[in-house]
Amino acid sequence: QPATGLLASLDLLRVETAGPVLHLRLMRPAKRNAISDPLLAQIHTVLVNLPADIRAMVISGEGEHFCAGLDLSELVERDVGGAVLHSRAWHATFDALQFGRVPVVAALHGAVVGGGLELASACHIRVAEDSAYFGLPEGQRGIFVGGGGSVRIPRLVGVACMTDLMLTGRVLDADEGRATGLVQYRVADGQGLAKAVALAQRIATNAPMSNYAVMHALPRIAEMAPGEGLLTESLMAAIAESTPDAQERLRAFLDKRAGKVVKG
Ligand code: 1HE
Repeated sequence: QPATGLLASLDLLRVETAGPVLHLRLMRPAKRNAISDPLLAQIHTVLVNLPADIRAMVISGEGEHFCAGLDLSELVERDVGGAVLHSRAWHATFDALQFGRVPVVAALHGAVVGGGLELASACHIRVAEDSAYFGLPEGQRGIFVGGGGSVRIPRLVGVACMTDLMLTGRVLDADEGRATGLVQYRVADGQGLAKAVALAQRIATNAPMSNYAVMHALPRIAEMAPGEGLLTESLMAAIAESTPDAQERLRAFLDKRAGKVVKG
């Protein structure tokens, strides 16, 4: 279903919903979905105006590539102060994505480079088609990451791998993306969106508080000392367990009304 109202008015994105899943598609294919200030602002608008019945999201890119990163044509006119604020605007948007209300699955194909990789790394799960490739050309452009990449990408692939990408301009293919931990699912060309939507539909069936705990508590616990992490885990578990949603799901299992864990 096409979105209505505010979400339908955004000219650089296409927003559609399928039940509890919202699909946000970057719609600047002529510029390889390069992220300009207006595109960044529109992504933020979607994230802070999610309809209440949405429980998971998918992000994809129109055309031959997922995203060519920062719109470089805008960079040449910025002074130092403007550059700081610009980077902080990326942080605000990608924080709204990573620490929003619902999990986000990225459907990746073609170029996933620079700020495009920063966007992908703020998502919760990454699905890559065979055509996908990953790079950080900031080194060649004389700049540095500014969209949260230095925080998020090493947490996925390690500092050494990110250093290699930035210093040497190395580009990882879909297989290497999978091997380094950047990519969780690898699919044939043309299958990425369907896989991402299927995963999002599955995620949307979880209890919202469980998903919230995974999104908000898990990455923070990973940064804590073990003692603080364990206490935070207990508090989060107690909150999740005591929701009516959890109580009903536990009862359903005990009454043999719920599915078992199955392979594959
Ligand atoms: C762009 C951008 C862009 C394409 N900003 N306009 N990102 C990069 O350094 C990647 C730069 N882009 C590329 O390397 C290539 O465009 C691609 C490999 C992504 C795609 O190649 P291709 O052959 O399909 O397209 P193209 O012919 O290079 O580009 C088509 C048009 O998109 C062309 O404009 P046109 O007016 O001549 O048609 C390109 O100029 C334009 N285009 N990418 C602006 N990025 C928060 S900090 C983040 C820092 C970064 O992201 S740095 C990395 C930036």
